[in-house]
Amino acid sequence: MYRRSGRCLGTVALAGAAVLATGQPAVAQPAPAGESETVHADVDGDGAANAVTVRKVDDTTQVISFALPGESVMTTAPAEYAVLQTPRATDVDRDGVAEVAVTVAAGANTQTFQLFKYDPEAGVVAIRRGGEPFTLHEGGGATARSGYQCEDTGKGWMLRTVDARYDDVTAKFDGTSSWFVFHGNSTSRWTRAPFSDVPADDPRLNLDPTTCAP
Ligand SMILES: [Ca+2]
Ligand SMILES: [Ca+2]
Repeated sequence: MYRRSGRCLGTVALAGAAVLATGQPAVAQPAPAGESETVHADVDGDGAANAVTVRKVDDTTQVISFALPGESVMTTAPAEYAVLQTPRATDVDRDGVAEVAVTVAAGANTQTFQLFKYDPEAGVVAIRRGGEPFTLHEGGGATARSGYQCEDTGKGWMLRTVDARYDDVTAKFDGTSSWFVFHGNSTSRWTRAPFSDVPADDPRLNLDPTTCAP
């Protein structure tokens, strides 16, 4: 359902009563609770912050709305979690236009995010990798470690991720660091660097997501 995208005039989208340009309801029946979280980020690059709202509409679906001057645009995304998570304003490619990291799943220890951005042609779109929505992970608990940060690599600004597992035998972590570059509405991996036997406090395991803030 996350492929579906639409736009409507006015601010009714934020009330969950939006209608797509085709006339089809964007959200058939918003959940009675209509729980939502809003952050502000300049998603269209005009210098003014826009309200970005996620609203859980049923057990497995959320609507992501960007309030633009005179209209709202939206899409749907998975929502495999019990508690609505606040979206994170980011600028992963450092072009001055914000992307929004939205939690699409949350387990006991790990959150999974997708990145959403404004496309003037398509409205709100999920950044893709190889045709599928690009996902980021954060957390891991005692037996794994995942995270992300944004950094200037010297070859340009990139998103760095880590996914690692704890090895009971060595009492250290084995995993992979990856660096992603962004182009348009998609991303691709620039390079990766496997590692093994690193201690829990190794910088490769402890990335700082606040470095991706706009
Ligand atoms: Ca703006
Ligand atoms: Ca950006």
